[in-house]
Amino acid sequence: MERIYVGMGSNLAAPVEQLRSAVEALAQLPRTALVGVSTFYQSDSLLPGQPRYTNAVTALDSTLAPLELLDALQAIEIDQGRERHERWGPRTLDLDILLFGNRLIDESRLKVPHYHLQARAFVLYPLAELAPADLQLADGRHLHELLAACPFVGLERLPQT
Ligand code: A4P
Ligand code: MG
Repeated sequence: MERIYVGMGSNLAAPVEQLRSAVEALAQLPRTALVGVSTFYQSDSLLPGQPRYTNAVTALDSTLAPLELLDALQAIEIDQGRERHERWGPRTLDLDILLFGNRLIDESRLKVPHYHLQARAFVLYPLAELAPADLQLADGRHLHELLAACPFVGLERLPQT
């Protein structure tokens, strides 16, 4: 059983509902327990001219292999109407494996820790709600160091409903 953190993002077609449906789908995954969901956050898109994003992080305990989980996440994305047109284009649902136990994964389809984790407040702050305060990434970095280097700027924490 490994502890996995999955980042969720949406900026099309009722993003809050998209994230709620994704949480329900994650809770149904085989050999997997949903153990935590962060607050939802809104922020501007990293690319100009796109709608604002809603983001959150979930914690899972799973015995799925990393590529099995990636397949399952991509199936959920497709189920929720994701179409891949342009890289970084607007999307109904994006599910990213942020951390997978203590693994460093460098395969063509899957890089873990997720490559832009450290630069993204909309990933780090919800992750910090769920992860232990002293969390160390498989590459040696500490979550608290990444947070200290990534100010809480431009993030709006949505009230919990
Ligand atoms: N892949 C490799 N590693 C992983 C991983 N750890 N988790 C591969 C998931 N997938 C991983 O992903 C492309 C390929 O990455 C997958 O087929 C998988 O094999 P994708 O989701 O199809 O492509 P993408 O999402 O368009 O690209 P990318 O680089 O994942 O975009 P990002 O980094 O997700 O950025 N602004 C705000 N405020 N909030 C956002 O969430 N997101 C983006 C997109 C831009 N601006 C944003 C946000
Ligand atoms: Mg992605």
